[in-house]
Amino acid sequence: MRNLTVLKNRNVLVTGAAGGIGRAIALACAARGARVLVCGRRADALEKIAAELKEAGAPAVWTGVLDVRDRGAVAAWWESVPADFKPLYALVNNAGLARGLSNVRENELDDWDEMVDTNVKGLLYMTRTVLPSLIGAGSGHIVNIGSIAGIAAYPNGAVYCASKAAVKTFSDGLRQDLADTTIRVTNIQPGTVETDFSLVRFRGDKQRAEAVYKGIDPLRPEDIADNVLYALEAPAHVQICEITVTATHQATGGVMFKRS
Ligand code: NDP
Ligand code: 8X3
Repeated sequence: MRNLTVLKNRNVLVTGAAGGIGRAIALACAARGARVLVCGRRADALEKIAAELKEAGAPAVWTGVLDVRDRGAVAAWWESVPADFKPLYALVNNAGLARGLSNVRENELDDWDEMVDTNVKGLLYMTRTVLPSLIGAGSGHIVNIGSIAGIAAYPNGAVYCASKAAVKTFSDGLRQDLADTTIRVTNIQPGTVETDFSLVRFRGDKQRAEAVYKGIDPLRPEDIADNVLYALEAPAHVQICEITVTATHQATGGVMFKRS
């Protein structure tokens, strides 16, 4: 049976929560009465989400501008978090992005750096930095937002897919290393979710981004938030290792049925 009150007054940190999937996760946790910490690179967007989180029911909200790619900034950010927002009950590593959709031979090296630095290294920095707080709390949870792209690569997405494969493998290793603690590790692997993800991938090309979601009924950010709650609210002896979720008409990253 799910424990629907487990998040009440507990501290939950969601990275990249100013929009898309992260915002939906933060709002879902707020609605369960969690104290929510959020970070991202845009101060104005964080201000807006802070107000929404309070309205959704969070008893306390803490926001701070952070680029997860910056190792020193991650440490300083965590130092600046007020003591009552620690110890942490859950870390949701959501911040991430794709850049470009093209053959490896044509890929920009800067795009590779951005994806690997955000999706892999940023996630590692956040995890390592808050781990003592999670362990100190005597309970806890790390939820990583991976992707079906991490299970099977699709054409023209090699480096994004590789970065999400790293999230899967790191989650597996972390789960083993933390097996002697009460911390649970969950890797959520969504298929196509309608967010700003494609707009970011195609650097603001609205037409190209909208085409990704045309003719399908894609997942919504709230669907992934529901998956996160499912994992967080499982009984203490139950660890949801992975959730793979796609829209009904999507089979893999590269295979989906589109209405013409
Ligand atoms: P969005 O572009 O809507 O949201 C991405 C979020 O990540 C933004 O809030 C952004 O905030 C934040 N972010 C990006 N880079 C950084 C950084 N360096 N430091 C801190 N925050 C950062 O996309 P989604 O909501 O779709 O993506 C969320 C996660 O879900 C990503 O990890 C993505 O790979 C994954 N995913 C998405 C799928 C999809 O189809 N949409 C499917 C499977 C997985 P800001 O710009 O303010 O920093
Ligand atoms: C994003 C989902 O299918 O575009 O991680 O790779 S997909």
